[in-house]
Formats: sequence, C-alpha cells, structure tokens
Amino acid sequence: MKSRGRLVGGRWRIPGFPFVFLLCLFFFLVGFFGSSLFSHKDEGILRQSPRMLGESVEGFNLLPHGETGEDSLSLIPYQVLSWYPRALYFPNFATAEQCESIIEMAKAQLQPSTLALRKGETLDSTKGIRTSSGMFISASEDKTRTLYLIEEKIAKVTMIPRSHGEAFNVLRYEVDQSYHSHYDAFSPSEYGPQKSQRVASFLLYLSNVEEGGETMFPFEYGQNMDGKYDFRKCVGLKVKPRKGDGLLFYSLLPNGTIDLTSLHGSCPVIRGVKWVATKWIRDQEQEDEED
Ligand SMILES: O=C(O)CCC(=O)C(=O)O
Repeated sequence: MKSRGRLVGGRWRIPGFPFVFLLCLFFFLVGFFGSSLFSHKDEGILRQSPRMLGESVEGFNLLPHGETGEDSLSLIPYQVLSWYPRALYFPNFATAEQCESIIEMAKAQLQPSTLALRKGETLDSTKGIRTSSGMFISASEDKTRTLYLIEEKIAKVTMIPRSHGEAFNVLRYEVDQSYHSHYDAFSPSEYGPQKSQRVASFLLYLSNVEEGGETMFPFEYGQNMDGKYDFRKCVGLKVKPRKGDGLLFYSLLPNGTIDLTSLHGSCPVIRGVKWVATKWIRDQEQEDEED
C-alpha cells in the first residue's frame, strides 16, 4: 500500500504532526487572504461603479441619432424612491470635487434664506419657516464649468432642457436649522397668477450630514393628509443627504396640476452641517439661463 510521506533513506516516512499542522495553516492562510482579497476587489468594483456616471457603455448596437442626439449610451444609475410623489434618487451624481467647488463658490455670499410670500403673509408671520442661509448662482457665473456640467446632467435625466432651470440655490443648514414643509409649485389661488410654473426640483447634496437634515415628504403615498399635519414635523419619506447624491422629484402631475404629495421640507440638522444645491425646473424657458 502506498502511503503519502517523505522519502527518507529510501523509505517513505509519514510526516509528523508539526509538518501537517504547518501545511494546514499555510492553506488556511492562503484561502483566507486570497478570498478577502477577491471580496474587497468585488466591493471596490461595486463601490466604484456609480462613479461611471454619464460614461459611455460599450457593447451595444446604437441607433442612428438625430441632430441633437448622442452617439453613446449613458449610464446614470437611479432608484425610484416613490411614485407619489414621483421621486428619484441618483447616487454619486456629482463628484466630491464638484461638490467642494460649489461650496467654495457659495460660502462667501450666503444670506439668510427667503421665502415667496402667499397673499396676506409677511416677513414676520413667516419667521422660522426657513432658517437656512443661501445664495443664487447660475452656470454662466461659474468659471470652473462645474455648474454647467451638473446642469447638463440634470437636463439629461429629466429630459427638460437646461434653459428651463432657475439659477442654483445653494443652501447651508447649521444645527437646528430647517425648512418647514411646503410646495415648490406656486398655486395661483395662494400666490396669484403665475407666468410659469415649477415642474420639478433637483437637489444635489453637497455634504454628508452626521444626523438629521433629511429631505422629507410627509404626504408620501397619501399619509398624513387628513388635515392635521403640523408643517414643522419631520415625518413621512425621508431622504438622507449624502455628498454627491441627487434627488429629483416632480411637483406637477402629468396633467399639469400640482401633485399634493410633493409637499416636502428639510428636517432640522441635529449634528453636522448640510449643504445642498437646489435647481428648480420650470415649464417655460428662463431668460437669464442661456449660454
Ligand atoms: O433642503 C432640503 O432638503 C429641501 C430644500 C427645499 O425644499 C427647497 O429648496 O425647496
């Protein structure tokens, strides 16, 4: 019978316990580190894949495109967060560098945020509804072209041309600062006749927030719509701000009326600072946004 072992002096010798132990240990270590190496590699790929935003994708047979079309496929991952309101989440929509560059442009020009007043409202009666600081900046004012690139991408995912966007409203919320729930669309019965209407809003989160600061949709899927909702309350669908991520939601239904479930606000920041750039998109072209 053949035995497995070392040949010593012309005879096979069964290896001793230390040898077998070391051999087992060797294979264990190779297996352990090898597998963790591969699993990290996979995670890396998964984590990196959203970074491919907007890059072209190989391996598809593309169609001839029209004058304004593109000769590549775009990969812009998104998650449907809700149909009521229509809300989409875009992970890693912008890079960390783009976010930092927008904050840099905005921070020296921040002013207390303001509100569009309804009939009968005054600065005094609306005090406390929106406590962030903010500023407006359009892509044409940004020499780095960061805002232009972001706008292009927003236009692509909404299929609403850049020219329909208002200037970016860059906001900073510090601890305890918030924005009570409100609609972005202006109901003519409350605000008077409107030349154009806000169709959708795109929020680009420029910072992570340690705690709080979520964008909330208290009426999501019809919840809290019994008339008793307190507009300060942070309830319903909550979207946690994460640096570089985007949130798109529609304020109007496909029939052009205001989607009542699009009521939204910003929960108070509990720890950290929230930076966000809001782009309101209208049903009419905006004169000052052409370049
Ligand atoms: O800061 C947020 O999360 C919401 C901002 C907002 O509601 C707005 O700018 O209209």
